[in-house]
Amino acid sequence: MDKLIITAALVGAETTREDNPNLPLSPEELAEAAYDCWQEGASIIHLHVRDAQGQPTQDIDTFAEAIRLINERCDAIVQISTGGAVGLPWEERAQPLSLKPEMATLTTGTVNFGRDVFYNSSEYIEGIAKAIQENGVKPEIEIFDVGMIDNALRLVRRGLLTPPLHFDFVMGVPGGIGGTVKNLLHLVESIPPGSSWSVAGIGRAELPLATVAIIMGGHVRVGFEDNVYYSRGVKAESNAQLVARIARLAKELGREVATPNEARQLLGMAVKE
Ligand code: KMH
Ligand code: ZN
Repeated sequence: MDKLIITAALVGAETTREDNPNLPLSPEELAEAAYDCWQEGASIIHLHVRDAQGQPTQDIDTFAEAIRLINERCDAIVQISTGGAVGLPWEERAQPLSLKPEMATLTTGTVNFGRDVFYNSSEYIEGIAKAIQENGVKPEIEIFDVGMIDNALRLVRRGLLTPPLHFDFVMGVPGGIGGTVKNLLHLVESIPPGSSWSVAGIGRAELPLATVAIIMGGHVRVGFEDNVYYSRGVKAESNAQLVARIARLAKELGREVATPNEARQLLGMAVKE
């Protein structure tokens, strides 16, 4: 079985300090959190950034600063979010792709998102997919519901995505696919052979789905973007604490954890010196 790629989703666009007072917000805090997660076994940092008021932003300079500070501290793959926050136009969401990060997300469909709508029309999906391609960035396809896999395969037929594909199943968002093992099995069976996948279980779905992914040969995303708790009613101390638990579980289950360069090789990306 391939080594396990652990992604740390440090902050997202929705989580607040009220949800978890230890949420990293500034580029400096994000870089420190990324470093701590890397030390515990994370090889990918899924990156959103916040402005000085703590609000989500797709500002290029803020992304550049956070990426620079992360790269200074460790060799983790930085995966920028092109999802941003609900309601942003695709052009704004795609802005930080001009920095040519190693990796970026691409959501291939619209989904209810709590009481909001995470809007991804064909225009949005194709605009972001083209920008990813033009900047030579490795995409991670974010799947919030099963039809988004079919949309991704349409992009392959149109030359906007190139296999081998890497998917991330975001499961348990209210409005998206439920965070059950049965649903995970269906998603895994629905992607083309030769694809890789990870799972980001939301809230209480995080740990059970991560455990199943470790056993099945998938990969795992954890972090405050998806879940602020360590256990029922107990807030996590840090993103790194959540990463460390996954690395520990993997060890117990006989699965080795990938370094960033091993993750790059698994995902068909250029390794770093
Ligand atoms: N904040 C969500 C609306 C991504 O990072 O690509 C979208 C999101 C997906 O977080
Ligand atoms: Zn995100």
